Amino acid sequence: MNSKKTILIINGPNMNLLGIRQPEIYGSTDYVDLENLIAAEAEQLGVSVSLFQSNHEGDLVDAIQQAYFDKVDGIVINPGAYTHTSIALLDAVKAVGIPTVEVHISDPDTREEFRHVSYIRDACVGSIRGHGVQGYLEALHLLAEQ
Ligand code: CA2
Repeated sequence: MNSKKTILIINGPNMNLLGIRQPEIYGSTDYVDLENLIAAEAEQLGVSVSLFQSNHEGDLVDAIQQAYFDKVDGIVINPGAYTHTSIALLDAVKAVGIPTVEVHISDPDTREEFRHVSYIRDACVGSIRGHGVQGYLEALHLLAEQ
């Protein structure tokens, strides 16, 4: 039997404010639009996606661990500001061994110096930065092809 790949999309702190705050940096697509764009792309690709957003680091770690127990095939993660601080998220992605792609709507490398470090990148099979919300769709393609 050929069952669909399952991909979990995780968004970290403040990403629920997408399209509401700072559109000059993060664009005007809101979180519901993002969910719809992702669902449409997943349908085209023939993969099954679910989305999770939290403002809390431990809840993000729990979601990554749960992906392992649920036998998820791939993770797309925008860890928000935890990108630049969280060894716990790095450890979680390394621990579960699920192919993971890091996505950022803006390009943190061209912004403040404190955004230049990404702890999680080391555990990821890809990193898409500065492509707006399109980056999530590119990440889906990457994982669907794995
Ligand atoms: O560009 C990205 O996607 C970021 O991961 C967004 C994070 C930021 O801390 C990273 O450096 C880069 C979160 C930004 C603040 O959250 C907002 C998100 C959307 C709209 C307004 C605020």
